[in-house]
Amino acid sequence: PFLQNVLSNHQFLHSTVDTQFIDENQELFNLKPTQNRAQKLLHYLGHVMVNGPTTPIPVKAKPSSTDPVIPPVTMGDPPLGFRDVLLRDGPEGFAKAVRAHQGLLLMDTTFRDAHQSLLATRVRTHDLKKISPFVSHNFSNLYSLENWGGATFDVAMRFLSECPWKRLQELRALIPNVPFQMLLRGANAVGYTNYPDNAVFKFCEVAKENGMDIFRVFDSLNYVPNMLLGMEAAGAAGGVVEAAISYTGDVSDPMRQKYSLDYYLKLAAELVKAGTHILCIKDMAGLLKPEASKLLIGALRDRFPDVPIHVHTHDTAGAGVAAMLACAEAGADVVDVAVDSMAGMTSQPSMGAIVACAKGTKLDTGIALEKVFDYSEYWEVARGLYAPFDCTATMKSGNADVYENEIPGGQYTNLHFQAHSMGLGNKFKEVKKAYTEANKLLGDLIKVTPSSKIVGDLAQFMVQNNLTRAEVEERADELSFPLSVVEFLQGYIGIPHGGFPEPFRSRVLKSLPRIEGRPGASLPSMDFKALEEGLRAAHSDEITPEDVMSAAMYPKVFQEYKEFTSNFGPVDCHSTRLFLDGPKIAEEFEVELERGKTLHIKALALGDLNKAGQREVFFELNGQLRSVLVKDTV
Ligand code: 3PY
Ligand code: ZN
Repeated sequence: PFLQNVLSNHQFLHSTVDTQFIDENQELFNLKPTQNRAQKLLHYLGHVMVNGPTTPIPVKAKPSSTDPVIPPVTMGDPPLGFRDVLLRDGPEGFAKAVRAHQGLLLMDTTFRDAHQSLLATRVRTHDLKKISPFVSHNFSNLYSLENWGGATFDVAMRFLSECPWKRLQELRALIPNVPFQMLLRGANAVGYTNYPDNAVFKFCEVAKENGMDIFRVFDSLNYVPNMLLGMEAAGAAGGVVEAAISYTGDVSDPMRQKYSLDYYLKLAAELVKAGTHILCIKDMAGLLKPEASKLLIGALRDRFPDVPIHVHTHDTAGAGVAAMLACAEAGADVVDVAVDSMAGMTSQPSMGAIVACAKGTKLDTGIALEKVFDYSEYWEVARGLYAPFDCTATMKSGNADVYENEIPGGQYTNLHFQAHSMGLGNKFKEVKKAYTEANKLLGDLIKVTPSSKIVGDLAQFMVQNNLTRAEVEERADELSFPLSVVEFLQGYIGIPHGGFPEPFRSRVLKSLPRIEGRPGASLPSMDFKALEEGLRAAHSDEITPEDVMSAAMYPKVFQEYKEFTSNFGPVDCHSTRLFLDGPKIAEEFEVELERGKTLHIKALALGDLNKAGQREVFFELNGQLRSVLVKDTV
């Protein structure tokens, strides 16, 4: 830092000081990278000690001080798994093997959707890596491990200050035998709006190169042109294409005709015709009741006997285990579960429950229940580290009202948090009611990221302005609607099933332009060369193809992430408690910078506030006194 300060000093740069000795002694610049990294690491810890967490903390709870115990793992290579089949036989051969498999296969969502739904997506690579060898050795017969995509990409950089690509690379190295699965929001990739086509293609290509195997592709309106784009991109990258139909309504209710059995069957036929390797029913809100499961999965099984069927759900109402068993009985090949301690409520149904219920039947998963218990114990304790984000701080149970409001799992948790943090805890019911009304106003949409956010924005607007559905309809031409709602009506994310709601749309848009057809088709291609050059100019360190993709998806978030790491270095080496809360005075701990390079640190003292508004924070680092100056911003 001293040298950095010198090098950016105005006088120094403008040669009003004699710097000849520097020119003559270039060895002054031979700084040891580890020393520099260690200093940044202390800077981070000092910063947290002085100013508190660097990430917003929604809940007043401290991370637990107990670290999870990693269950023992046998020596040697892990057993072969479905990834070995995929590498050997390609996506088609993989799909055939999945379809031919006897018994029920599982996808484990613990590394993605489960913590997206329960812990605001905050689980860090640090804690995922620790349990990865155990997963590889004991869950080698999983269909896949969902560990990427959805909100994880954005949150990794924005709130955890870590690189999502590095997560993928590191997990890949630790779990070579289980296929990795990601959630791709079709033409929205891992963002909230449509990207140019070439960005979606490039994203999939780089994801595949970094170890991604299966791409679950959905579109938030089930808008087929957007889905086809995502499927093509995943397929062109050499990935397994898992086209996902987002499920809403209730096919077992004859009164609900907009999303009927026929609607789903027709959609499935289009996706199968387009060559999907796997067909997925994505029940993002947990609306698929056992009776509906029988009807829908039974009909799909009959119609497409050779296509593997994979079902995703959330357990918000509490019927997830029953529904997934009904799906399996009706012919689904794979269902989604999360490990017990990360399951239930707005997350996926419990792995242990399904493994136990299927045991000894024709659906037997072949997974050892004792290993599920060990896995669950790890996560039960690890979950305590994320107490500041845990939805159970306020949410105590699931709720069958989801069958009415149809709010997706992750969003249900978010809205619950928001209602509480705004002091509207007892108004959650009202928020849910407004969501139901907002959905009707918009024509009864499929609701999943990003269409769910649009409905949520409209609901919030209605609650804040105390407006009923009838009032919004009546005053549609004079109200200032949230931008997301206006853009949705302009056609920015595609065309909803049954078309846009009229006359509401025309009254809101008036003369605003409308996009005809697939939005990505009219977006100019992204200039990756220019983007890369810009990044190289802005950041002195090396820019990788992965960085370019991060910047393509989230330009501002990536910029902030780079600024953060140039100050604090990579922070994924810190344990989660230290990352969130920093050390206590006199606490001694170790930080592994890289394999074989461990720093022994003791936090010694916090200095007084100086005139420049800074505090000196003192540490002992490998036995030597070190200090960092931190601006006190509290
Ligand atoms: C996401 O898009 O992040 C989802 O989890 C949708 O269900
Ligand atoms: Zn989900």
